Amino acid sequence: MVQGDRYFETLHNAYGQQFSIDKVLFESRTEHQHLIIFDNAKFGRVMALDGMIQTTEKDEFIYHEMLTHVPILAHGNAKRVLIIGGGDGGILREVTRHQSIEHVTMVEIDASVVEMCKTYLPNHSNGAFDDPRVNLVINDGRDFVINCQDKFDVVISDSTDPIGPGEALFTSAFYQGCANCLTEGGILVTQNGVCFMQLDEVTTTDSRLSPYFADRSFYRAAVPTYIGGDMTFAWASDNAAVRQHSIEVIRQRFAAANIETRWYTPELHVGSFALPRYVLDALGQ
Ligand code: AG3
Repeated sequence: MVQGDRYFETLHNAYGQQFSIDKVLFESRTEHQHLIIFDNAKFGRVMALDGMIQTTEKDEFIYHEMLTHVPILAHGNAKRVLIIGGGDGGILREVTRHQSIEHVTMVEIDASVVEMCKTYLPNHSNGAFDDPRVNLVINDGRDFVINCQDKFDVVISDSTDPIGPGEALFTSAFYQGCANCLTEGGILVTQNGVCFMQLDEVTTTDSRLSPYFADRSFYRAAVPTYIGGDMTFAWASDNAAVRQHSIEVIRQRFAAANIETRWYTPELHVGSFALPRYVLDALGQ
């Protein structure tokens, strides 16, 4: 919410963050949600949807690298990737950096987010929308996976919080659809909130995933503008071994991928699956 020359995030009731606004570049109610893009002296360009900070130029690399390289390198032989959401193109940029990926389908509900981010956050996609391997579909992600006949090795859900359009991407029907469009040994990862602030999202997702995936887990990374602690990513697969690779295996795969990162390292990859006691307790583990 804009108040004078400041932007107040309205995600949590009892606690929140605010940004100074140097300049509003775009603000509008799209067909699906309220979209604003503004400049901030500390975080660079900031994009928010429905009062919730989605991404900033300064810290986006942490989230996008972790939600992309962890599943792709854990899989080891991924050729086809499905991205749900991710309209700013940050995940698409990281996925297309893998030369071994042959095809990417990205399903985003809001065409305006894609268009405005191409214009005002061009470094997020960095040209990835023009990559010949990419098929962009403007559609509801849940409908897409439920009706999808194609198969993918990795599915990445880069959604908003489960309020508004993002809610569909936290339902049992969505997780079932994802399971059906994964190849054998495939991996689903999802944005799953900040565990300290949204612990119920962790337990709800775990129980909703359980009918469809034999192995479920979570991994974490601290992203400054997702306030309140560590951003938590859900992990689901039928093969527990893919999240238990030794550091040597991940190091080898990362070296072979020949990708430069700013956050991701094989050490962080392996360590990010270690969960705090209170999260394990909530999960009954
Ligand atoms: N989508 C995830 C934003 C999550 C913010 N939620 C929160 N702080 N609990 C980001 C889109 C980046 N491509």
